[in-house]
Amino acid sequence: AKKSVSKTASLPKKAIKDAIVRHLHCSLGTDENKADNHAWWKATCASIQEHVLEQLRKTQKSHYFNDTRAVHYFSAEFLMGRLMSNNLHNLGLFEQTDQALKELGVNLTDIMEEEPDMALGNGGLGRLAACFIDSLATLDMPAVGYGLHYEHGLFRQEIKNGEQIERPDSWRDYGNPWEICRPESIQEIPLYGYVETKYGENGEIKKEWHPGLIVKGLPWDIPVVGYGGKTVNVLRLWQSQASSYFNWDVFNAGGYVDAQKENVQAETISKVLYPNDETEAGKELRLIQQYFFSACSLKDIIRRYKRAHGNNWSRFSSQVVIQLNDTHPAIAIPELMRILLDRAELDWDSAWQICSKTFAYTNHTLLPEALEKWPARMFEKILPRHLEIIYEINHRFMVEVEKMWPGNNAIKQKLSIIEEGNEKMIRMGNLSVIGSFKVNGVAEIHSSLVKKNLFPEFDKMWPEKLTNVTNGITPRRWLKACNPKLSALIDEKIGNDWPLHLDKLEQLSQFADNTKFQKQFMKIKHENKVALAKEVLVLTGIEINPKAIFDVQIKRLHEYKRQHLNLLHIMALYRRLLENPNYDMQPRVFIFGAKAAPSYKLAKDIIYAINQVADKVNNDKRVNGKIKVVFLPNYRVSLAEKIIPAADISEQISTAGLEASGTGNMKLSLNGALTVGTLDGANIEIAEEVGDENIFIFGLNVNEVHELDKVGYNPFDIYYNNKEIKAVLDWLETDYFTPGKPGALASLKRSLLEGGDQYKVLADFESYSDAQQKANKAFGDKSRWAKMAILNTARMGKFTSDRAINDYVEKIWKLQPCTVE
Ligand code: DL6
Repeated sequence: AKKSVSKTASLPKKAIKDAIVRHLHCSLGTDENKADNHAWWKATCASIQEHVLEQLRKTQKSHYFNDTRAVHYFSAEFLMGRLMSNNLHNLGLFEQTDQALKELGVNLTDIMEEEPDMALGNGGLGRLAACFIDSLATLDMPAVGYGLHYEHGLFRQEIKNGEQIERPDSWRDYGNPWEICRPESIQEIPLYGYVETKYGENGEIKKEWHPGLIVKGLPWDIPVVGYGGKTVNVLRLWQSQASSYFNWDVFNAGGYVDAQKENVQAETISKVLYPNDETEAGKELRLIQQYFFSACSLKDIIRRYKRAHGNNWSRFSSQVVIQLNDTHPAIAIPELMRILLDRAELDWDSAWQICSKTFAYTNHTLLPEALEKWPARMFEKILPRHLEIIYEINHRFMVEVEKMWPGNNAIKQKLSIIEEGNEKMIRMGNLSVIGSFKVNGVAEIHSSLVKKNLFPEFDKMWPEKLTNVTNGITPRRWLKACNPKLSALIDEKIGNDWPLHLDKLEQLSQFADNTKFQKQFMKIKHENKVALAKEVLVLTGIEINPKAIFDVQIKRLHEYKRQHLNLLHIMALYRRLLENPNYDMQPRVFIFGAKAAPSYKLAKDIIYAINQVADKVNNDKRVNGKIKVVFLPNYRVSLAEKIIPAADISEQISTAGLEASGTGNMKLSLNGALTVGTLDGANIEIAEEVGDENIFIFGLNVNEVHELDKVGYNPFDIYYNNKEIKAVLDWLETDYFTPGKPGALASLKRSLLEGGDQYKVLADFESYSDAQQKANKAFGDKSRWAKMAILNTARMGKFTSDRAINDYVEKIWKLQPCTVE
């Protein structure tokens, strides 16, 4: 990234004003007097989009003329959030547009609130995809993101009487000003049906799939603007449609409902994002979603390839690399084989040669329940030809395994794509490893566990295949745009090219001891906390003190992420305060944001417990405002952008070995929050960067967790030996937090005792409490805290997604940047 910060910024304010007003008049049919914030937002988007589309055209032209090798990022999820602020910053037009709107009597911050989040993802993996496409464009890498154009993204969360209620997310109700419909690139996708075996002239076997249903894939393009505003890549999302829109014959014969049936079935495919996070959704529709977008995307890639190379397949894998974001798009492997064998009529070896040089796969989790498997019978019904191809891939692979481990059936069983048992299952993880030329984990520790525990035999067979690329986050969204005051201070101190060269933040270290800088840094943190406190009041009615420690845990709700460890500690602090009103602690506001998968009962119970404890503690005068607990409803990207700049403490407290990487940990640290965390995922690398003295590490490490499991962990031992833990767990069974409903929180206690405490909450409690005491003490020393916070920001250079993308480029994709004028 040798680029300088470009100035589309030379655009005069007047031109921006004129364009916005023109769109108000000519695109929206309203005027300055009648327009509400929504209309101003749409008109402003339309005026920004003019620049975006111009660059998009130039980028595509440049890629075409240079016949570039490109990466195609296949992901069932892209958690984009809002695009206006991001696009303005990346185009270098933020300040002028702000000024232009001011002169029109409009506040940019207000109209940005009109934009619904594009919440087309569950959490980590989806947001990572969004950061990656930002960096790919910023680094001028030829790239296309491919995914699904869900009509409803992740559900909107409401909290009623402490409980999570799911409501549909309707992000496109009033249109999406960023997307462009491309009917000229519609694809037809076959499903169901049967396979016919035929014989050619020389007796060779040919297969023909006769599908039972054809659905259409309609692409919507979201331009992805790189920082500097030069390269604009595309995120192409597929919407499903019936292939014949309306059955006139059936309708005319009186079948009013039946005429729509096929329509409804086809359109259901891209209707909703599955809200499951880290759990396998054994649903036919989900498999169809995966196939639908993978097949549409492959056809699209092949169409583009053929335009340049005709039917000559020899260059395919040198022009095309496809990154599988987890196993969700792994069906693309047999789909490409099908196209090469049945359509292009290549022989197996030539087809496999191409296919296995095209795909690379990223693993994002070790949780066994998240490793996708599909019943073979489901394949037989929906994708019969793919099942045959998978069997053949597996058969040939088993021959290789036999050569390596002659006669070893146990290894064969373990490595097979087919899991035998009551029900034959297709293991998508094994298929992905076998069909890819590279496989990566997302943080050092995670990748080493992928090698050691998940795929050790694959690592033996192909020692070069398994590798690591530590995750990253885009500093444009996660510092420059979301924390404008801190960004301005950094610009003033070290210049303004840090968003492209995040390592430069290290220069802030020289000011870490400087009292004036510490004051400036902490003043901004305080102002961000004041702003968040206002938001919290609006969203929850809870008043919080900006002078208190803002302690933040924001992420999906899952037992392994251990929001309940945080909660038990809050209850313990509350008890300590009740027992000793002079208990020495800095006032602290515990802020949670988390959605639970609708079918994940215990996760929902934890949300309920947090809200019930919050209600009690917040209204207990004896606490004297020392503890406040806030659960912010509907956690999403745009809310994260408000919370993160205001955080003092970042809770990253997963059971060691279970959080693959985490990326919230990076965002919070970049904004000067200190981590209280376990030696898990990217926390380990964050600790290496910031230094042990600037982070609060606690708990069992990966080896200790494994040891404990080996010797046998009994949470009752801790319960009976630790009075505080016992008291807190017993409290959950009373009606203290749930007046009139004793036992309403008991499921938590049960999971931690009778349930065996799978995630070692009790085992880590004491160490966690000690780390929290240390953090509490450190906060009391204002200068020490400021220094630690500054050093966190200064040492986050490694975690820019630009570095992650450069790692992928170097280790896996082997791309060349292609500059755009
Ligand atoms: O790699 C992105 C992100 C990691 O930072 C998280 O640690 C990990 O939990 C998350 N995984 C998922 C779901 N995985 N699957 N399947 O989002 O990926």
